[in-house]
Amino acid sequence: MGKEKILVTSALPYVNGPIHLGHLSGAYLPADIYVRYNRLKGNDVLYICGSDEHGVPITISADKEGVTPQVIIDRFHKINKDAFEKFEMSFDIYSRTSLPGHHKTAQEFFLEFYNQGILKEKKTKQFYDKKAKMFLPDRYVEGTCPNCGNEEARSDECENCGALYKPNELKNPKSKISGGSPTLKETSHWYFPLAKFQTRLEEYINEMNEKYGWKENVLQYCRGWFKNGLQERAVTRDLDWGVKVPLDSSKGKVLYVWFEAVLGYISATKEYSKNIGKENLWKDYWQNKKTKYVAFIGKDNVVFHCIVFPAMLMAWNDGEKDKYILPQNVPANEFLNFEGKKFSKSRNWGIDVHEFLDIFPADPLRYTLASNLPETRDTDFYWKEFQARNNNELADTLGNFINRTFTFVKKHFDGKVPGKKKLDKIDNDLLELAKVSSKKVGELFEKYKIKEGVFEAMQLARDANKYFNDSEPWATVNNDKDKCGTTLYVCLQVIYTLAEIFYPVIPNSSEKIFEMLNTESTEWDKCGEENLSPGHTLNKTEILFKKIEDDVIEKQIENLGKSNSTVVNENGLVTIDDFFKVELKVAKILAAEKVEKSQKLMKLKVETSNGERQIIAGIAKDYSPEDILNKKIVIVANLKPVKLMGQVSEGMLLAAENEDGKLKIIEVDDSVKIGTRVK
Ligand code: B3M
Ligand code: ZN
Repeated sequence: MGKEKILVTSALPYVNGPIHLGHLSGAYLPADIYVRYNRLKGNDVLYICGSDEHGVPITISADKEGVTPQVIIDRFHKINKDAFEKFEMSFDIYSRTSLPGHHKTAQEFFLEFYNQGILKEKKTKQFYDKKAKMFLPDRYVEGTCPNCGNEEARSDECENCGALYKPNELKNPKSKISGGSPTLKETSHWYFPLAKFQTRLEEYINEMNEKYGWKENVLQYCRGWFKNGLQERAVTRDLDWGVKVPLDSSKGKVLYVWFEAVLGYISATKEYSKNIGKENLWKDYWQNKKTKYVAFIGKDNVVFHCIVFPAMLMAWNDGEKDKYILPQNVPANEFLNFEGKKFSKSRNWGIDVHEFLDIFPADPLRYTLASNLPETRDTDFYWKEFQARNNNELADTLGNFINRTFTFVKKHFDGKVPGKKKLDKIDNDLLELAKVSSKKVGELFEKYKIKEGVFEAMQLARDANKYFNDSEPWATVNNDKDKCGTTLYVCLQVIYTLAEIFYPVIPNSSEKIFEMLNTESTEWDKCGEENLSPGHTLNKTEILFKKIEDDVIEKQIENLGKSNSTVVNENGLVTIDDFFKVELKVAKILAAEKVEKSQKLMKLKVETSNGERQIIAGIAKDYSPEDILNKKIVIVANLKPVKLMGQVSEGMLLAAENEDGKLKIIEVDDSVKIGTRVK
């Protein structure tokens, strides 16, 4: 098959919190392995992702902290983007839906549907929370189910008995935001006629499934929605945070987050095109029938990616403008649980990606998750399994085979690839197996069977270890050097193959192996061949996978479920690990002014290692703004932002009181760089 043009997207994570391991096993790691594999195949792959920055959860988090939604999305967009980078995700762009370019694309789609006349404006009564001064989305209302009496029923549907009802049928409704009793207030919204597309959607999914094989779990979800009959869906909300509805008659309303978020894939592709100076390149992916579009998601996003988004693209394509392609496949994964339970922030059950990668390197995590992906059912992450995968498979199987081969070649063959002077059946069998395995792994990745592909790759390493033992180079080096050389020649060819077929899974380690082989990867279809010529000089080796000790894992298991607020033990002491959770960093005061109507507060603009930020400090009684300009100070850099006298404070400076009760700012010598961690 000729080279393909492939567009890959991963679900845009909400930024009302940090991503955790469960997210990785759903929409991200499988996609990255698929993308890296296809790049090695020589296909033209574009990988798009970014932050989903609107929606009520973000406004709720902002209200809880007394900051603006912008503060929340800036914080978690950065945390998640950095976490994905450390996890070696190979996005071509990681964008964000708060950008103007996204607002423009989303509004364009809304106006296209509005001008086509397919949107219907309807008046409805919705729950309104007077205290919170906002209309309540369904999930923020709880009451007693009119059908079964379940007291935790939602405003439109009871999860206990499955009853669907109108909001005014819910008994004693309560707002989950203010706790008060919401009233039913009339409002109007624009509805997208999803039902009108049901027949075409069923045909589209059946055709894609027949041609490309959709996952059974995804087909089941879609059939369930079709069986119940698709309903029209509101595509606007009474909120002020989000993409404004581009109609004068809809002031104070925004587009429903799911309506615009899926369009984030398109706006991010436009942004990427602009960033690389090829403004219209995005059309070559989104409006090119030859492009294969694969959308990776978690199971909770199936309806939006297999039904809502395709219906929106069909509606657009019914118009006069350039046509969009639809997803060729949506290989949704089920959920990953943690130590046998669901991830839960409130129960401190789980670990965020950035926390995990502060302790362990990415590759062992990538390998462990890839070996146990929830492709057809929910699976679990266990700390003990993570240790075993790292120690027994990466270190003792893959790493050990590579290490002992290099050690032998260095010691007995001057660090060069030996000749293949005595190929026997055992040797040819392993060379043939390398060819067969690399093809099989590729075919499995091609069909989104990542877990099986990873298993096959490690199976080749196991077979190679057995070949090494059966060939006994430690004996032949003394009694048949040519045989020994042939054994090591074969081992090195297989190491090359292993480096390539593992690259999509553990890219950092594979790059190190290619570096040790003093060579580079090749096209996937050639990686099972004999790619290293006799006489080729190898580089020095390094230990690829450090063992993980029991006590390190035990500590993680002990922490399970422990509320991380108990950092002070009974003697008022903290551990060094807990101390290091507080990031003390050097910053420089760029500007200072007193906060109006406050005796104590001063508003500072400080320079930190990742840009400027505002800090409100209670030092105005002891310092004038001029006194402190350009001072280098110490701040708590990872303090949750708060609002003081209506001003956002993103951190705290350190100062101490002298015997006269005057505050003295802790200063740092000018030779210390901004952003330096204070330890
Ligand atoms: N942000 C839901 C989630 O984070 C939603 C995905 C949007 S993909 C366009 O799981
Ligand atoms: Zn019920």
